[in-house]
Order: sequence, then C-alpha cells, then structure tokens
Amino acid sequence: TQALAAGMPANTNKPLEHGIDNAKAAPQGLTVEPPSALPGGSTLSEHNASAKTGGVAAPGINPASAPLDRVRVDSAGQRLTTNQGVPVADNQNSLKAGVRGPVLLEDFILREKITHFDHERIPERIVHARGSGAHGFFECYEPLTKYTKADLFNEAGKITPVFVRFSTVAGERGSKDTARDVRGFAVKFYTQEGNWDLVGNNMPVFFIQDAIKFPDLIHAVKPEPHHGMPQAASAHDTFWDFASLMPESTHMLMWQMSDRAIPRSYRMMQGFGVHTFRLVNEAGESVFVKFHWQPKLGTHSMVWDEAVKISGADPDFHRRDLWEAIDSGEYPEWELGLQIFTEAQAEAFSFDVLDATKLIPEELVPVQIVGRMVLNRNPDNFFAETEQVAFCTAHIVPGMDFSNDPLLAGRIHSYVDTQISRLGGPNFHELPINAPIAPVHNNQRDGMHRQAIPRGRVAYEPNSLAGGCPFQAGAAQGFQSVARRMDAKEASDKVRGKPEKFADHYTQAALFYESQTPAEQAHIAAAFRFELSKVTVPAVRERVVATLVNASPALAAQVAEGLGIEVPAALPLALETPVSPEVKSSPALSLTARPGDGGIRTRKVAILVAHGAEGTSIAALQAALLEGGAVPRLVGSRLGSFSAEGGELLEVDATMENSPGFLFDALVLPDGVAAAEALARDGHTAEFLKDQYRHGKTILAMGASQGLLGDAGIPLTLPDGSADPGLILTDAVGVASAVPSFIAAVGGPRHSARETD
Ligand code: HDD
Repeated sequence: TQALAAGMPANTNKPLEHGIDNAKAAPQGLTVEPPSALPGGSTLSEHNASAKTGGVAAPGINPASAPLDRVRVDSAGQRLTTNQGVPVADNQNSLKAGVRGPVLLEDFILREKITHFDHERIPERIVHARGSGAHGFFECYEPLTKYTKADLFNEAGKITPVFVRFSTVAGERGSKDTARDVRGFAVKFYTQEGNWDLVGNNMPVFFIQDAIKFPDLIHAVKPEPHHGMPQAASAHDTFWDFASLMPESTHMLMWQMSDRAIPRSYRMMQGFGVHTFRLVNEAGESVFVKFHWQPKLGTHSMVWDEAVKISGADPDFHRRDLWEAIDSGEYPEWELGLQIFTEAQAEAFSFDVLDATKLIPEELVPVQIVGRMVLNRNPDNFFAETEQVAFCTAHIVPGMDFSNDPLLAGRIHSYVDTQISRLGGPNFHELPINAPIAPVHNNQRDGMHRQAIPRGRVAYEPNSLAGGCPFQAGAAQGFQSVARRMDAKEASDKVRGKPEKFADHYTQAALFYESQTPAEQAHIAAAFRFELSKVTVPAVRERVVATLVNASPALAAQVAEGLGIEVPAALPLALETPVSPEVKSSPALSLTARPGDGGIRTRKVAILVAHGAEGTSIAALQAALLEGGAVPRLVGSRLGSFSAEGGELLEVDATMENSPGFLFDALVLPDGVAAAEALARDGHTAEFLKDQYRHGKTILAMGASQGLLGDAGIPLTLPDGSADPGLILTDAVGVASAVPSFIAAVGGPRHSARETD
C-alpha cells in the first residue's frame, strides 16, 4: 500500500523495469544511471519529453533495478560452470577411456550440456510466430476518469511501462518479415492494477465474425499440410478456396491486398484493437470504445516487387529496422486514439459494432487522442522476452470490459489456453517478461515451473487461519464486469446464429476500396491478380472475382482482366435489403491520410562511390542528410575506401552486393567522370538504379553520373511526358538547390506516377 501510495510499482521483484518514469518513481536507495548524451547535446530523457504534458520518461533501461538482477545473467569475468554451479575445467573434450577410446556415460558435464541443448526450443506460436519486441512506456495526456477508472488513464503525464510485440501472422518463426500479411500489434501495459494486453493488428477489421471459424481460417492460410508450402504467403489454393466461400472476409481481403500488408517499417504502421470494448468509470457507467494507434512517422508501405526482393536480401528487414532505430535513440512513437460511443449510438449504426469485419468510420465517430507510446529499449534477450512474452485478450483491468463480439469471446479463451502448451504450464505469468508490476496474491498453487514460494499453510479462502488473507478487494477496488441486463434479443433461446446486420458483407469492402487513391487502388488490383494467379483451381479464382463484383465491379473487372477470364456473375447476396451506409467515402482509410511530418528521420540513403567521385558535394549532402536525421551510407563495389577526386578518402559502409538498392529509401549518384565510368563497369549499378526507380524512390544524379541513368534504361520524364519530381539532376539546378529538393522528395510519398507494372 505504501508503494502504491507513493506512485511506485508495488511488486518489488519488478520495479522500474520497463521505462517507468525514474524521476517520479525511483524507489529510495536505488540509483538511476544518468541518461547518456545524444548527438546534438540532447539526452535520452530529453528525447522522450512529451510535447503534450511536458513530462519526461526514463530511457527505459535501469541497471540499478536490483531485484530482477536475480534473473539477469552477465558472465563478464566469470568462470564457466554447470547448471549446478560446478566449475568446468575443460569445455572442449568429452570424457573418454583414452584419447581414442569410447566416451563415458559418466560424463555428466557432456550430458547436461547436450540434454539442455536438446530442449532449447519451445513450440512456436500457432499464429504470429514471427515477431519482434521492444520495451517502452505509455503516457496519458489528460485524465479520462469521466469514462474509465483504469489507472493508466487517470492522470495527465502518468507513465505506464509497456512491452510491445509486432509480428506477421502466417509465417513460421524463421520466416521473412516482408511477406504480404496482416501485422500483429500487441501491447502489454504493466499498470498498477494489473496487466492489460491490447492484442491488436495493423488493420481494424478481421476475416471472420465468429471464433469458431478461426482454426479453419488458419488451416487454410498456413502452408498446405501435404507438402508444407508455401511459407509465409496467402497466395495458394487453400487460402483462397476458404476465402471465396466466406464472403464475410471480403472487407478484410481488401485490407490484406492493400499496401497495408507490406509496411515499410513496424514504426510506420497503425495499430487497432479491432473489437468494440467497454470503458467503465467509478460509478459503473460504461461506454463503448475502439482503440487506435497512430504512428508519429506516418503510415508508409513498400511496393510488392520491393517486398519480394527484400525478403531475399534481408529476411530480418523489419526486425533490424526496429532494433536499429531504438539502438540509435530514434524511438518510435505512436499516439493512442479512442473512438468512444454509446450503446444508443451503436444501435442506430447501419452495421453491428459486435461484428469484427466492420469498422467505425472516423467521420462517424472521431478518434480522440489520449496519450502516446514510446518504445525506447531493445530487449536484452530475444528468447527470454520477445519469445516468452504471453499476450492474452483476457488480460484486462478495472475500468475496462469486453463487448459481446463473438470473435472476442473465443479469443478470451484461446490466448491463455495456448500459452499453457506453448510455455509449458499454468505459471507462465511468473516469467519475468509476463509478471505484473502490481503485486500478485492468491491461492493458486503449484504446477510446472512454479517460481514463487508461497509461505504459510493456508491456500484457500475463506480462511481464519491467515486472518482471511488475501481478502476480496470489493466492488470499489476490484475488477467488476459491467452489470448490464441482457435485452430481449440477446437473452432469447440458446441459438447458433448471427444478427441480421452481420449478413452485409460488401458495404464496407466497397467503402474501403472507394476511399483509396488511384495508386492504392491499382495496387489492390495487382495484389488480387498476383495472389489469384498462384491459385491453380480456376473455379476458386472465379469465385473470388464473383465476390469482388459485389464490392466493386470496376475492381472485379481489372482482376478478371489480369487473370484472363470473363467477369463472372456476382455471388448471390445474403441480405436482400440494401444497406445505406452513413459514410460513403472515408479519406482516413487511405495510407496517404497520415504522411507524417514530411521529415527524413531514419530514412536510409545510399550514396554510390568509386575512385574519382567528387568529394565536396558528397560531404555537403551527407551533412544535410544527417542534419535531417537520415542515415546516409556510402556504398561501393567493395569494402574499404576509395579516393575522391580531390584525394580525400571515402570510407565505404556497405557494398552493392551485400546491400542491394531496394534496401534503401533513396539513392545518390556521385559526380566525377572516373567514378561514373567505374560504376558503369559494375553490373550491380544498373540493377541498383532500376530497383530504386521502379520502386518509386527518389534519385539524385550529380554531374557526370547522369549517364548512368541512361545505361539503366531510366527515362528522364514520367510516362505522360511530365517532369519526374523524384529524379533530381544537379546539372539542371546545381548542387546547392538540388540537395533541398532531394531531401523534400525523400520525405514525401513514393513517386507512383512512374509505375508501369
Ligand atoms: Fe490472435 C496470437 C491478434 C483473432 C488466437 N493474435 C495473436 C497475436 C496477435 C493477435 C497480435 C500475437 C501476440 C504476440 O505477439 O505474442 N488475433 C489477433 C487479432 C484478432 C485475432 C487482432 C482478431 C481481431 N486470435 C484470433 C482468434 C483466435 C486467436 C479469433 C482464436 C479463437 N492468436 C490466437 C492464439 C495466439 C494468437 C492461438 C497464438 C499465439 C498466442 O496467441 O499467444 O491464441
């Protein structure tokens, strides 16, 4: 109680673990390492400062958080031991009967080591197996006590530690990051009243309406069971067979075929809680809520050809991007937005808020920004943290509640259940990454891998032998479900069925498609075309197109054309009365609605170099890029250094072989005749350039290097003959004015007008 009163985490095994505000909450006696200095004179703490509350959160790493040192291992200066602490004299040779004789069974050192190794792997997650995590904090902007008593929302500037895991869905643990797929966006908030897990995705809707269909969906999308192919891809017969027979998936398919499914970075995608949840205040009054995460860097995606190539050159692309950003102090940040609405409003909507295949257009219920989340610490150990973290939709805290969404109901069961087999028993909540900051006291006992040592002889309640402890918290403090009378519709006979509005499968699929820009619409058509071209059964392809006719005849016609088939008759509708939607176009659904601030922070720029490159312009450009927060890299045909025209050395960061063009956001070709000639002789150069160009990225060609464009077949104008704003030539404008135009173009959208795919 004292700890809580002082605003401190009460679980002494976990203080200050995940970036909780040191300034506010450092327990006495613990020293906090001063934040290290960042370039430009700012500190990590300053870097975390909030524009909204003025608060400053800790850098998220606190080596002085003593109690967890019990489980931390740092072997610097230590001798090698067995798991029993016995010092090991020789870690190179097993015990043998003579140097050429048989290995002896008594070699307990060998056997312990091999036995442990044999059991190093745990089952991977049945879905979302491939993921990356980070620590950080959530900061509340304004008290939300009008709506909820959840403690993380009760005070402006309040800091709550979080651990976040991003993931793909279909691929196995070692699969590529850039698959066309939904991305998981799971946040564990270590609140003072227990852990809250917001287990969301980067898309606000889902494929199915009822959890009873989840195993079917996943069996359809996972590698086909007879030959285990394809890996991390929905482009195969079983997925589209299932999807074509489940018209409720049409809306989600639009999202999955859109650029949202190939994000540029985890740091540049939105997150959504998907379901309708409830917020509950002190008085027990509740409102409905939908959760949104909005990335500060804006929403950005890849193009398909780029995603395919990256998956070969760097399957860890998103993991590396997240790690490097945090490692360099460029902390990714999202704002949390809420769509709050009443039951009466929900009743009046043309769609059902309990249907996870529907979203609530922002034009109908605006998104209210209530706080921000900053990820400011990489995990110490991938397995212990990112792999063992266990998110469960059942983990909610006082001040929140579920809705009757039937998909959510199944999830409330599934997540706890899956952790029991994945993490080997019912005590997974004791793993350091899962343990709450709030103290845990109950009469649950024993089980595999139990860590706690509960004292005393009482493990039941009520009791008198332990003074009645631990005692019920009571209605004022404890978690209480919203007391809500089932209305006649909900409390009728037991049924297996769905409400009428669930049968409208196309209105919002059309809304999504119609709200996209022409370039985004073209990508959706191309994605359907690609995926269905991989389907071998013509009837399945046709059935998908027949479904699309109901959402957009124009899209269906393009996809049919791409597959070389006639547009089939529309699939029959399940709902006879047409729905009249409140909103017919929602610009917020386009990725272009959130471009970010137009800056170039963390954008990777390749500057090709060779002997004889003009050094002064390269240095000026590097300085300007660094000033804007970008990551310029000198890329050559080999490692080492090259001599610039003026004799200065250009130290190479990467080679065209180990870092092909599609790994960069923009490209610079150097001035200098000798350099241009040398680059022209290297076969990688044209590939580098072609990929940059085709993927809509900004290219700056300085002086003599302009000829390389022609060698790579790059046109100097757009297909319609107009100037290409993404192709900047210093010959035309001079270096001084080319650099700012280049930087502005790198911070802007891709140059999709070039596309001829
Ligand atoms: Fe799920 C993992 C998100 C529907 C059953 N899910 C999982 C993860 C995310 C989601 C982000 C990975 C968490 C992590 O990083 O560890 N799932 C969703 C969303 C859904 C959804 C946004 C729909 C709105 N999921 C869903 C249903 C079921 C599951 C309907 C089952 C009835 N999901 C699981 C699971 C997983 C999981 C089997 C696998 C590993 C895990 O839970 O921890 O329980």
